[in-house]
Amino acid sequence: MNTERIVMGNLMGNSSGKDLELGQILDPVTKAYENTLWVGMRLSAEKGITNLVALKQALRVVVARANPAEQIELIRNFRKVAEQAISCLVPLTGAEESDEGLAKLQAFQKAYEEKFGWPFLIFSEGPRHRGLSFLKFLGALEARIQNPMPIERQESLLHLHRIAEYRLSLHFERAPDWGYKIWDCCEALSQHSEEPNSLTVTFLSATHQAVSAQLKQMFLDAGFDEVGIDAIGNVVGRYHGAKEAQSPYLLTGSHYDTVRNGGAFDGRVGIVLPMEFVRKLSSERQRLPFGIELVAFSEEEGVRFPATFLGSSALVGDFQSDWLSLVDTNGVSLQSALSKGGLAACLRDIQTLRRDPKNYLGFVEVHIEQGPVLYKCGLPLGVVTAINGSRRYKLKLVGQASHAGTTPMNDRRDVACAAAEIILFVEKAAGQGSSTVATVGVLQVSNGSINTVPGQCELSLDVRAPEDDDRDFLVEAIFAEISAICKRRQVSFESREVLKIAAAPCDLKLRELWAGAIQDLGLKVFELPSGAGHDAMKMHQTMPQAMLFVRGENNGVSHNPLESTDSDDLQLAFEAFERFCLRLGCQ
Ligand code: HGY
Ligand code: MN
Ligand code: MN
Repeated sequence: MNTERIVMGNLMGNSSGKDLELGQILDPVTKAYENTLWVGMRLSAEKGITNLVALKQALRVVVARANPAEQIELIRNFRKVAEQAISCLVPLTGAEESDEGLAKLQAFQKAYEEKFGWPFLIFSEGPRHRGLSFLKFLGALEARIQNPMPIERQESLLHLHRIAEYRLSLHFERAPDWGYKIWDCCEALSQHSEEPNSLTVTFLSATHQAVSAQLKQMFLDAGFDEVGIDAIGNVVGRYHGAKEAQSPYLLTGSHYDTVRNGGAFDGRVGIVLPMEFVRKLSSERQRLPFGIELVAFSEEEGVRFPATFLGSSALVGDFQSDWLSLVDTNGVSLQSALSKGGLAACLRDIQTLRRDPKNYLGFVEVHIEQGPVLYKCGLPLGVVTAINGSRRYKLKLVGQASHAGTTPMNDRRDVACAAAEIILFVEKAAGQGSSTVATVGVLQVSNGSINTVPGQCELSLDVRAPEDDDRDFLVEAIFAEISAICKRRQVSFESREVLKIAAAPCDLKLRELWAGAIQDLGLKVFELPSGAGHDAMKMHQTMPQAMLFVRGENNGVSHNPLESTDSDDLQLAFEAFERFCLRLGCQ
């Protein structure tokens, strides 16, 4: 007899739904906000404070509504915290914490206070609540001292709230345990890199294979009923539903490859979070009315080979046969990389990976926002409305290499100057659209030397927009200008489109489930488009999809070692995923 219980009501927090009494919360709130009385008192004007999450949000609203003078007074009330921060730094064994290191830091703090009129405040517990390193503290201080006054006041308030919210979590004994687990898994996975001091994991490298092996083991440890690595390197885990074979599946996941010098959370959060949810279900011997199929996609960034979404393309039956003959910059074909990676490298095996949509309730992806919107509006989670469409190109410009000393300026076919004109045009043209973006992310002069006029260079072009027509209009304008620039400079160019993917509106029903899940937590529902591309836009080709965004640290920066998120936000995303599944199961 299958003793595993079907999960229903006990996943939904049974909050009474009644507003918390001010008397219950005034004291801990006042203490958390360094005895600034008006903060707690003004809560009485706020409605819907039914739990700690809603209380934290309401406090941010109360402070945001205060005038700048009150906000500055509040920051100054945290002076003691600011002064003690240095003593909480994670001790390092390096020059950083030496006398001159400390003197440098104190000089910066003094300069900071002279500039802004309040002390430098930072949430020194850090995003994993293990404390901040001296270098991170100093880095933040050096960056933030550049801020204009109003920006820095907002930044200081964000850190002030993090300090107060951490105190409230301790007071109400609500540690973000699942957030810690997710954080720690992402950190463990980021130990694998092709570069010594940064994070780079490109498709089918030895490092990539180490990550997929570790993911496979993690899935097994988490309690999935089936785990495997498929013909394109996706790591797949299936946790059966209550009625095993008859149950439909919710498909979820994200990618585990990274950009060069990337961050530890891009993609990985969308793998590890559902994995931890399955760990919770399995440890409590619970089954949902549907199964969960988690896919760690092997390739989404398009870094090693001139094609992208290789993992999710296979799942929607869109893996192109000519991709196997694509070569990387070392001339290694995708086909040989697959076989060297211990995979079958057989097109038929890859093409049979297509999922039949009728067996699935849809695809959901949890991902860091990779942008500043949630950070600026002080919200931990957002529901994605649509994912921008994009087109990507590799271009080669050919002019004439010649002697830098003897070639007259008016007699050159300088491809670097042509590329420079192109790049500035791309920036200007994309900036004219309200939500179009375009980027030249790779620029390489071939066989360049200091005393040679560049004769050949390669560059990339990435163009995106929420509407495909706007994207295509911008592409046409850019290529018309490239032709004109090259003609004028007697430079030839060739271009190859390496990606064309349509904008993907997210499924309304799944979006509503995300919105309901967020409301269950006591949070405000916030919807936003995705400027970044995701595997969800590929899955969109065959099934309904929707995404949940998690706030990023450091203004949401991503594709950058500073990319980060916070364990409290990961906890909320975990709880939202749990409630999403409960709501889906009640459909
Ligand atoms: O480029 C993108 O938008 C994604 O991060 N691969
Ligand atoms: Mn990315
Ligand atoms: Mn990503």
